[in-house]
Amino acid sequence: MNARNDQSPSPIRLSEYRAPAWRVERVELDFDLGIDASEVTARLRLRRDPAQQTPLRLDGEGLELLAIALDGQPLDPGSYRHGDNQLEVDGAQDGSVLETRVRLQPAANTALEGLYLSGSRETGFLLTQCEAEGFRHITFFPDRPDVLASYTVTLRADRKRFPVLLAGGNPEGAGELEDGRHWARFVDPHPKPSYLFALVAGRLEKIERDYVTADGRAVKLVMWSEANVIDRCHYAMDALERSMRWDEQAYGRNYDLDVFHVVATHDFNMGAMENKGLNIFNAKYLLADPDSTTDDEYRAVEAVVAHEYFHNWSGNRVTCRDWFQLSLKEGLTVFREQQFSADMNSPPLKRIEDVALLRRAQFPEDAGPLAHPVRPAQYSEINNFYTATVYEKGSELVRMLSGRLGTDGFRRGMDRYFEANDGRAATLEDFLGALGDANQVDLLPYLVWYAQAGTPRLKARRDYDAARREFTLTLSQHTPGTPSQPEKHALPIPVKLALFTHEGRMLPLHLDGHPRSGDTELVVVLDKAEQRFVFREIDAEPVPSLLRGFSAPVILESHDTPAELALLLRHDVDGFNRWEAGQQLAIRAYEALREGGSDAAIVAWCDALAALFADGNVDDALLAEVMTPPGEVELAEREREADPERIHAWRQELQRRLATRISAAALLQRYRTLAQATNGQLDAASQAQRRLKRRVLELISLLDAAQGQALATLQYEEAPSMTDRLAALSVLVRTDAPQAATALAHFRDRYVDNPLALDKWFNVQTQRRGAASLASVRELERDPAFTLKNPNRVNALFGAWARSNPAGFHQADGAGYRLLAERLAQLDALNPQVAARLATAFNGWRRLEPVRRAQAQAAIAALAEQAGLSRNLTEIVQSMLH
Ligand code: 0A1
Ligand code: ZN
Repeated sequence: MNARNDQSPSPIRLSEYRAPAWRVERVELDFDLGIDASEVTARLRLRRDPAQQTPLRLDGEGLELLAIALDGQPLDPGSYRHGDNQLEVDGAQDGSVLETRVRLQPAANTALEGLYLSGSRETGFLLTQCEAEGFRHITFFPDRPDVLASYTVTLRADRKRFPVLLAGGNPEGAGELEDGRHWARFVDPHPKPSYLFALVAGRLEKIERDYVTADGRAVKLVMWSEANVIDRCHYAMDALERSMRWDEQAYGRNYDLDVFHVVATHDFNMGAMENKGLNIFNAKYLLADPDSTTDDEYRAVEAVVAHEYFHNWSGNRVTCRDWFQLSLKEGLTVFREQQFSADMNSPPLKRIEDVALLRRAQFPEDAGPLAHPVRPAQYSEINNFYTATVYEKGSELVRMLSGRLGTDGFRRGMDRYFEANDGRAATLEDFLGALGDANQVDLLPYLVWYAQAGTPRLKARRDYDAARREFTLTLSQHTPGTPSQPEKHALPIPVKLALFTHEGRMLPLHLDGHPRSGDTELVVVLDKAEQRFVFREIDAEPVPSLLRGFSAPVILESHDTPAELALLLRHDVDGFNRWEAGQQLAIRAYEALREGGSDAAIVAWCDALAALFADGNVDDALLAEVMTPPGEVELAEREREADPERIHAWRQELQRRLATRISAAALLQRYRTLAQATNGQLDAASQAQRRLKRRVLELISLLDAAQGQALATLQYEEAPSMTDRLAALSVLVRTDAPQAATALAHFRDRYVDNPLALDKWFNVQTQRRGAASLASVRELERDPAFTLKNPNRVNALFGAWARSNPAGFHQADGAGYRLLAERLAQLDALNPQVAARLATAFNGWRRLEPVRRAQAQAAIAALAEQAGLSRNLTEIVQSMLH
């Protein structure tokens, strides 16, 4: 079991890092696998740091020690001490070999960390999850990422029950044993940290493909799953091949083993895991077929397959010195995946999705009680730091660096980074140093971004001097204090900009103090509290377009008029910037609606969108995104005393205005045209049509619920793809349609044997409005298919409700908060990682209006007082309350 909070959760600090006193050069692991009990023998060849006198201490949690020997001699009990999470051994020397034998109980492991069982006792399979500190649940070891060892792994098990035996590395033999048992051995030639160890054993089917790397290595790619879903692995296999080619071309990185295994499981705490040579995936990010997978999910599969594969270099070949450097591998790998996905799909749409995610998930984190830097200074439980800040903000920081160096300079810097750190456990300083050295620039000023929490506010003032034909832009920055960092420093903020004429043309830019280039777009870097930038030869007051492509993860406060934003929305050539102008204008319109003042912004937003809607030249998918105002979470972030139900109502009203302006007839006509073109194909144009069709259907149902419901019912019945089917079902549920019950029953029946599709059935029903959603959640909990033991199911019910339906979850009487808090306590006893992650749904509680705030605080405080909570959940609820 995991550490509980009565066991001293004293924080680990970056400033206290020390190199390991003992390293492991080689490890031989022998597994005797069984569902209820597995035995692990580990032989560690130890190296001692001569400069440190510390006794040999190994991590180990929940291990039953069966035998222990040093250099071939069994140890007597007086020469070692076995505590709750540590083994201390006397007498070890440089070059010693320590051998331990332990017993584990995989079937009893509900935390899904270490060695555990996925699926039923009869048909399920065994697998491991070791990041961040799961290896200590498997054997005694210095379980830290700066201990890199060579692994030889031998698996033994009953052949009938476990016909497939896999571990990371190249296969080095297999054979029969007595009593129907068999064995298989794997050797990994690349030294690796323990968190990248993995094994899988059970009854699994496979698909295979031969691949030859750019540098000529023949590789067998193998995807594994339970037999009934193996046909759903083909899309992921194609995505893997695309990822491998792309990494060769974009970064010159080749795969480095003879086999690459990928395994799907329904029981997984996170998205997927990049174990060396043996990636393990949450089935949600590997399995795909047209009948049960939406377009968004297809793109997610492609992105996660690429992400895990890219880790083979950014994470595995070059790993992290300690967990404070987590963003070194995660931020960088997210960035690489974003580049890949942009190349495979539409760059502006990808950027829109990434920025929307940053605003929805990371900005609130950075503005709330859990705010932390991309490189945290301390933690109590590392699993709580796999956050949007470390991943998504971390990626934005890499993007800024790549923008600073340009495409060629960044590639040069990355080549240097990989070469200089191959086979090492590196730091963010190593990364910035390599990028900078390869380009003769000092990037260390960017380290402040890694050390400082909070989202900077960027202010832009402007001034036009007609007589001098000068346009002056004054940029200033301010980062509000965060819980443990009240004072903030100025950061280097790259601002990509362009100036538009009132006719929508981009002007050539002549920036004072810079060589004349005549470019229409350039980057200025604000690295002080305030700075002025003067542009010459400007004949009339221009409209600035700032932070193009979202060149830095900041909140821009500018004073553009609605007319200026509408101009950018109409004329900007870049799809992302167009969307962004629309988002800013929608916020103005929303605020005007709420405050009841001038409706200039509402009119400007509606008119501009109606014009784009009528104009046949805008890409369907982009149009759908531009016609979607910022979400309720993002709108709530702008308020001091948020009332989620009112925010929902105002946002609905805003969309109703838009629908009215476009007109019911025009919407219906477009819907019909799109419906006629309906197919189940996956090409970009078909996906874009589905995306727009969904948006149009939503707008129709805001104007005329009955008509929207009739169309949705038909769409549900005739849908050739999950995207159309789920979109229709969602409209029926959200509008409380009389037809909803029949469609839901049909859906459940159709997908009763498909857990990923059934998750969608749970998810969609959490989106009912107001108190109805609470009633739904209570009823769904009693469904025989609901279980707290499966992370995907928990997230499909409680996660979707608390995060994606603020108006439903935040009931004024606090009933929603109490239900979530009660379930968190139960979940924590089973799976602390998933409980702690779900608890972050309370993040925004301090910015609620007073009645809800008091209710939320009471529920969180009651949870905090419960005895025996895990270290994971304790850290989250304590931070939340302080
Ligand atoms: N490194 C993985 C994320 C991951 C982290 C912890 C896990 O433990 C349950 C699992 C996966 C990634 O970034 O893909
Ligand atoms: Zn990752």
